[in-house]
Amino acid sequence: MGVCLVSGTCVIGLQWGDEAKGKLVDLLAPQFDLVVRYQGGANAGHTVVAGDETYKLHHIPSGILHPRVQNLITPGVVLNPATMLDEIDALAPRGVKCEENLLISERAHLVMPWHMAEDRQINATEVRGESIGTTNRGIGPCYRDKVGRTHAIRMTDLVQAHRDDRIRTVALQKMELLKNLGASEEELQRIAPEVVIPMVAAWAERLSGMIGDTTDLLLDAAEQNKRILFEGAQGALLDIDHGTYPFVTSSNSSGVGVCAGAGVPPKWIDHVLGVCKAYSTRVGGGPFVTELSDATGDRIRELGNEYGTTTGRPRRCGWFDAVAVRYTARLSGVTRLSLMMMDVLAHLDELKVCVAYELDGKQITRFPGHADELRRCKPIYETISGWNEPVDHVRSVEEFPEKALAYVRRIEELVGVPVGVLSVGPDRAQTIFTE
Ligand code: 2SA
Ligand code: MG
Repeated sequence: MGVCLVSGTCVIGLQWGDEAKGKLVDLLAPQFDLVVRYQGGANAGHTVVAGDETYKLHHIPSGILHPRVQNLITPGVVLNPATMLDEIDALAPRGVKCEENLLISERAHLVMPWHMAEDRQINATEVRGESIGTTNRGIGPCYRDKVGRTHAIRMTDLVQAHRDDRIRTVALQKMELLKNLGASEEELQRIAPEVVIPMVAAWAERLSGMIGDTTDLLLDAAEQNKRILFEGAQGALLDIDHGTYPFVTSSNSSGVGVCAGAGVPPKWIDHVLGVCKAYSTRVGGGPFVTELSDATGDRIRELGNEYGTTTGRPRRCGWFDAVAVRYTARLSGVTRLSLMMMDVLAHLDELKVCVAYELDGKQITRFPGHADELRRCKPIYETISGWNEPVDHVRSVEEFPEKALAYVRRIEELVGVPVGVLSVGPDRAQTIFTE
């Protein structure tokens, strides 16, 4: 595991999320002093399998199972306190005491009940002929309010004397806004001040001991050469600035988002582990050049159990897209690839990898910036023979079938980054470090 023993390491998804970043973060966490969640919110779904126990985390950093590791939620995150408390309460009977090793930034923004109502409105709207298909967790509306500044509520507001007045003002404005957008009476009652003010007071009571200045703590830690692991949520193709806009999430989910979201200067980032599946999946709307709307796509979904951790939605499945991953690996400054779900491909006779796109009669290897252009792209595939034997028992590079290694080498070549980690199943033991 030598590759990861450097002070500032990031784990970044290079596709559309669900690349099994949570599994890697949990595995690497014991080598680090801090694990940092720095963007996104309860839209994330990170699954961690520890022995017989499976943990599904949305908000809490995947380092939480290691009591020695300090877990931080930094200013770039949008936090839903209700989800957070549910998660804390579900972990407690399993012996995980979040109160002891979790700190939430006072600068982080709160996802409020009205954001969920606004998100439903977003999903009811078609953009470029399609719904974005958000997770309905209020993420976009919360980031919109953060950037807009007039209606935002931050963690620090929970512990301020003016708290109830602030909530009342914003709740009344939001009721007006949502009424104009056609929200039902029931929906409006759910965001009324008399409902939300006591709810927020209860959140404050339970969370106030966990709110603090993560920025100061993180800068101190970096200056003391502590080992910090930054945990990305979603994937780089969902990045608000660099992804398949507008079919993206509302934060910088590629490697370029680490510094802004966490509050650290770039000089503290030494190593970026880019995580991708050995094939592709996407959940929600938007272009997906290598999508398989056929029996092979269905087979991958069943073999890989490709259903959303947060919403249970079936994920769209397709072949590995080297054009897209080369783009996101370069953008994120990836130093090693982590190739996941190799066990799923073990059951297919023939594999395809997209090596270029055909756009309006021209062959390109650049990733287009416009969703409509991307929609017009046709995949140019290279066919690679499958290895057709199970690999879930494999524990070292030497044990892989030669054809599986040939597939890995081709991906390294096309993406331009060496593979440092291979995964053959959800368990911690099913992870092979190549150096
Ligand atoms: P949002 O809710 O505003 O962030 O949705 C915008 C787009 O981002 C996609 N998105 C995701 N894609 C994959 N996985 C995500 N997390 C969950 C998981 C998803 C789930 O880990 O399984 O359970 O459905 C995630 N979060 C956001 C989303 O599909 C939209 O395309
Ligand atoms: Mg996920």
